[in-house]
Amino acid sequence: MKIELFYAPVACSMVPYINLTEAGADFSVRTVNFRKSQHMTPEYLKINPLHKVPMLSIDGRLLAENVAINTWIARTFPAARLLPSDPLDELQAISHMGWFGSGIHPHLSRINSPSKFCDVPGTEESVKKLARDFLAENFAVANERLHGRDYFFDHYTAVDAYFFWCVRRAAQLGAAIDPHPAVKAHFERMQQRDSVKKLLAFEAKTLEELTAA
Ligand SMILES: N[C@@H](CCC(=O)N[C@@H](CS)C(=O)NCC(=O)O)C(=O)O
Repeated sequence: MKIELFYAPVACSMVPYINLTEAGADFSVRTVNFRKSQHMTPEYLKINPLHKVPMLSIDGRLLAENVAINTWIARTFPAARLLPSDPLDELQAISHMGWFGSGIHPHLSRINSPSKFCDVPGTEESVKKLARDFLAENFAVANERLHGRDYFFDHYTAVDAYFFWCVRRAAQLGAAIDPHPAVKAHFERMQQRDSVKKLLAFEAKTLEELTAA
């Protein structure tokens, strides 16, 4: 099976990179250079007309959206236990990924590019503040779920990689993580995993290459 991941550094395409690594999958990476707007080129728009990463190509068949991509990885590599085995817990895990994709990610986008969400002059700071407040509400709920446990479920699952990305991006965008100690501990714990260390090294190398290009 030929697996290719369309990936941009820093972006949420790191989530399938981490989970493919956790699964021991043989995959290659097709880097998309956002700084050069490669995601808006006719070539990439054929891959994803919505100009987003991640995209996964599986023997040439394309799959979009983190929820679906990470569920596919978990189902294709069951030995890695990337989703819980109990059927309801499995759906709870997919529900968490839906939450991160639709309930957390959009607030990060608003903090990153407020003018894409409201073009009324002088509103950027308000857009960012509202997004930070919504983010804090979401992190407070995640903090309760993570309290007293290492991962969202009984062992590491694909969900944890997705949340790792959310927290990392939030911290990069200046959101406060310290008020959520279990979230902070999960973020630090994730960085001890070999898959995350590998991703961070790959990201640093890719960023260097893109800067030099
Ligand atoms: N719901 C999508 C979100 C994907 C997404 O928004 N990716 C961002 C990077 S984190 C992107 O590619 N942005 C470029 C654009 O929208 O033009 C998923 O979870 O896969």
